[in-house]
Amino acid sequence: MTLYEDLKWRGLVQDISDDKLIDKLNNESLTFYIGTDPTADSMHIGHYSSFLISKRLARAGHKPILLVGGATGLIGDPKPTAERPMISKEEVEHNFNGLKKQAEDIFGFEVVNNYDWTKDINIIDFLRDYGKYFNINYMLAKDKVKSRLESGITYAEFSYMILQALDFMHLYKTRGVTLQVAGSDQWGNITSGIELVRKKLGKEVYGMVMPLVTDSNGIKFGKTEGNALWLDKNKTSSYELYQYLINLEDSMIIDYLKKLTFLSKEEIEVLEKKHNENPHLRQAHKALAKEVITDLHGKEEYEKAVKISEALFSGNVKSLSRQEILIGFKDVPSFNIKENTKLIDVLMENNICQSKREAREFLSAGSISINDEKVYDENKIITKDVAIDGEILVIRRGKKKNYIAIIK
Ligand code: 485
Repeated sequence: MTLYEDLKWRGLVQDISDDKLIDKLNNESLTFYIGTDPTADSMHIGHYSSFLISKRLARAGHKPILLVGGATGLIGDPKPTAERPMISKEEVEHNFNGLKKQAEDIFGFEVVNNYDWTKDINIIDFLRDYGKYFNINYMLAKDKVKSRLESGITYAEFSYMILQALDFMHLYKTRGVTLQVAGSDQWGNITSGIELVRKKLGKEVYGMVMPLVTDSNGIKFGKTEGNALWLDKNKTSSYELYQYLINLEDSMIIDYLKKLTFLSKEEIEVLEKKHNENPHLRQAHKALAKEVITDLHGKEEYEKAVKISEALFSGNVKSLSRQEILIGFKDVPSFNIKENTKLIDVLMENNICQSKREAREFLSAGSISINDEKVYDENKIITKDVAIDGEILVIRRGKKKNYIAIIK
């Protein structure tokens, strides 16, 4: 397969600006860029799915440049629905530093900042050198602006596309960048840049956009209950990521393998077959989790995520360390207890049971466990030697209720 055929097969090409790009992708070595704005101090898994294109093209011999928008982040790319709240310059700078480091660590390519070439442009030059090339009618017709005409859009956000176009031209002139890639929502901004370079320099540059990765309901990949999955492992642990990936909808799994991993067509076809034969074994899901987590955080983090998942699933928390337990039970209620407290008091005081009678019933029915060992004795005293690393107790009531007690 050629590079372009591979990208097509993976479903990564939604649009290209000109068919000439196909030949260039397959036979030349292009310098290209992809950008993101510092609206948060970490990228999320949606960004990962787009930024992966940098590795794919690099492997095929093209040269990537990653852009973090220190300037554009101060303005805000119009969202289809509403104006973005303005973020302070300090926050943009803080976010910029986070994203730059992340982009370098995860993707390993050079990162540039558009603040460097826009900060000294004065307003008169801006209007003469760039504003003059943008017809208002053309700008109004762009999807993102069009969708805001009813609800309103400020002059600042309206001007955003000029800034991104200016970046493309700057990178063309200074670095020989001839291709910009992004998610499909960036089509208007990319074509503005192509037009600017054509009108001002009489040169041809190209754009390629990929579909945004979503589930079968059109919900963006990586959104869980309104939260994003972050690429910073201190914000979203590898274990959480593993759980998310392992539980992805079956109908989408092959699509995700194509879009989020470097596994070959042959390898993915084998996984597809295994998945269709034995969906409950989740072999395709496991392969996806392995590829994504290893690429993002490395082999050790992946192994830790599997270890925690298996220990929790098979009821063997004792095989975990204190730190692993706290990762695995991040969202579980936790409280401190004193050594030598009676278990029944712990159950009562922390609302695990509502009354002594209820506590006794649970205990005698074998529904209470400490570190995955059933406890029947209502007079049991909690001591450090039953705790993990002398400190942590996982108390389970029945199959669903879990608590973390920390002996202080
Ligand atoms: O010269 C550029 C300046 C800024 C940008 C790109 C080039 C950022 C761009 N306008 C943007 O807003 N990107 C989004 C972001 O930063 O979150 C997302 C896109 C998505 C995909 C991803 O960045 O919505 O499609 O391109 C990497």
